[in-house]
Amino acid sequence: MGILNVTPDSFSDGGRYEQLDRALDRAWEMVDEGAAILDVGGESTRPGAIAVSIEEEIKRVVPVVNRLAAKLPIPLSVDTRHTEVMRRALEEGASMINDVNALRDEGAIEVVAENDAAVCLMHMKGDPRTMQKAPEYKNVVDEVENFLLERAELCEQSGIAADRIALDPGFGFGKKVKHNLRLMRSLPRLTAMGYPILVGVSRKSFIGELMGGVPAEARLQGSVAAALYAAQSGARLIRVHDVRATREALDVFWALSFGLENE
Ligand code: HH2
Repeated sequence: MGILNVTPDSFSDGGRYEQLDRALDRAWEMVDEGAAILDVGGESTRPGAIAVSIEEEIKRVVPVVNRLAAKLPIPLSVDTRHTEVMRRALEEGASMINDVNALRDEGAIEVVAENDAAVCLMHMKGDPRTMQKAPEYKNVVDEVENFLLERAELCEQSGIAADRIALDPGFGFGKKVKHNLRLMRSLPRLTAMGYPILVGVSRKSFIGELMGGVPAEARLQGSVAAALYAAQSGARLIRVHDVRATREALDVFWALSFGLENE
């Protein structure tokens, strides 16, 4: 899943794809690079980010969806926490909602169900403004698993088909490095919940910390290593900024694991 942030303030690509033509170019570039899904976001949810108005988010996201949805050879996802943005994006042809807030906005579940859209439900402790201040868990894996199962169940009861749901432990969303590591090592258990697991660790600060404290633009190798680890552990969707590098690495990983059996 290739990331397209049409924001001025995203932690790693903020300000690069704010203009419509640059966003469209990057979208097609990611298709060429081997993305299987594109994920367009109009609000940064990095730690400390200030929420934007719904009108502003719609102004950023809807024109991009409008210009891409009918033409792209791959599904278009929209990364939003807001029901109204979901409604407008699905009207314009998006086919998936990626929600860091797991459809907790009022009416969000209904909008996804009515449109027969796919959805990714993510775990987040607190909200982006304050979530990294002092996150504490009794058992992070239990808490994430229980939350995701509860949300998935509610979505199914509300008419979203089980095979339209993916789950995401939410790396970096109210988690210290140790929490992220525990969740990473528990991916096989999370996979056993029966839904495809999405992992988003691309260029995140905990990858930088594991690399000795490097900035976002120097986290490519660590991000690719984490993507391979996640895939090996059963994750089926990997959300990344660096599509080409990740795709090439995953292709080799996949071939080593499962490919060319008849050669
Ligand atoms: N991470 C970010 C945003 N959306 N969605 C899912 N499902 N999983 C994630 O881990 C995830 C996400 C944050 O990364 P990014 O979009 O690069 O940054 P920003 O929020 O600053 O725009």
